[in-house]
Amino acid sequence: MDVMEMENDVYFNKSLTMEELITKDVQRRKPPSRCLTVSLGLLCAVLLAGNIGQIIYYEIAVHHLSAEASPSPRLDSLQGGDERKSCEARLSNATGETKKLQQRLDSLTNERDRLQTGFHKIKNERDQMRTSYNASRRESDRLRTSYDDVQRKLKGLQSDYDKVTARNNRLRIEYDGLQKEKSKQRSSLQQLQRNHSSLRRDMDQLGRNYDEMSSRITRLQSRYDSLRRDNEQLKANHSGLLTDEHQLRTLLDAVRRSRMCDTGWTKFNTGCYFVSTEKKNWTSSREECIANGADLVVVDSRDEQVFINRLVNSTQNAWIGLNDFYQEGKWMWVDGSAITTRYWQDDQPNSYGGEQDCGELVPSGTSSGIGEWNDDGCFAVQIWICEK
Ligand SMILES: [Ca+2]
Ligand SMILES: [Ca+2]
Ligand SMILES: [Ca+2]
Repeated sequence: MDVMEMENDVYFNKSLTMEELITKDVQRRKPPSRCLTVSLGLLCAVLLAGNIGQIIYYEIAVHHLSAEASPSPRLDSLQGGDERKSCEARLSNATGETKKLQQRLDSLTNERDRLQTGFHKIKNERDQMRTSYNASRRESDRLRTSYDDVQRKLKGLQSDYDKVTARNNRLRIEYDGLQKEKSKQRSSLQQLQRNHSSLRRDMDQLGRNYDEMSSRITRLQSRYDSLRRDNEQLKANHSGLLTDEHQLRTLLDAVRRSRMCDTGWTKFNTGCYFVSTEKKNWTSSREECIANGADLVVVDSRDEQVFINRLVNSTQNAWIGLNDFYQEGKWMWVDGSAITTRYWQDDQPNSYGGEQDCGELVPSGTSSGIGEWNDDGCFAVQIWICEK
């Protein structure tokens, strides 16, 4: 720096001379004294020149008057004349002028003395200022040294500051990154917490479901055990009933075998059979059998098939207790049992025209035949066979 700051905004330039510095210092300390100093200097020069001029003029005038006052051939020639009077007036004027000049000279001398006094005073003040300047210069050097030290420290501090700033920027970038990562982790944590809460709710629900299912399983197990005990009991009862049924059936067969059939009915094994001479449709034929304590015949064996084939006139078909009312193609006996033996004609049952749901016996017509079955329309009118 070429310019160093001094006290109260005053700057000193290194390139200034000492006198310039003194002048500037005088300007700084007493700005009005500069104009006064210059004015007094110029006034001293003018008065000194005027004084010298007056002295010279005075010497010349005195010399001239002395020369005129001395007797000369010309003055002698002008005795009593006007020229002498003129000269005396001029001498008188010169004397008055001389007095005025003398007074003026005294005044200028006093003024010069006063100016000299002021000059010495200013000189003393200048010396004081110079001393002060030197002190200020030393202070300035000291301050400059201190300033340079401070500058070096400032550079060091600036370098440290730049390093710290750069490190701070890196840390801030890392901090921002960590903040973003923290936000992401926080979001993930919140999502995990929500998932955890949802899973906990699901787990609690599953626990309740498990408890409910356990209770149901316990109840079902209890009910299963009860049912199994009931089933075992029923099995035992069923077995007993089967035994009883077998005994009753044996007894019933014995009774049936020993019983006599009504008039018009034919005995075969344990049953009595009736072949009508009237002709009716399948439903009316069955009603006739039921009215007589019987039902349309149920063929349980080949022997029974052979028996009814011989019982019926060979030229007429007769209704038997066979139908597929409730499900087309599923033939059932009137006592609810499924057919176990089959004596269908070839290509029968064919449900011809979609209206053949009742079974009939078609006698063989030969002594070696056992007869066959056909499905026919239930509305057909023909004989029937009862069994009881
Ligand atoms: Ca039968
Ligand atoms: Ca049918
Ligand atoms: Ca048929």
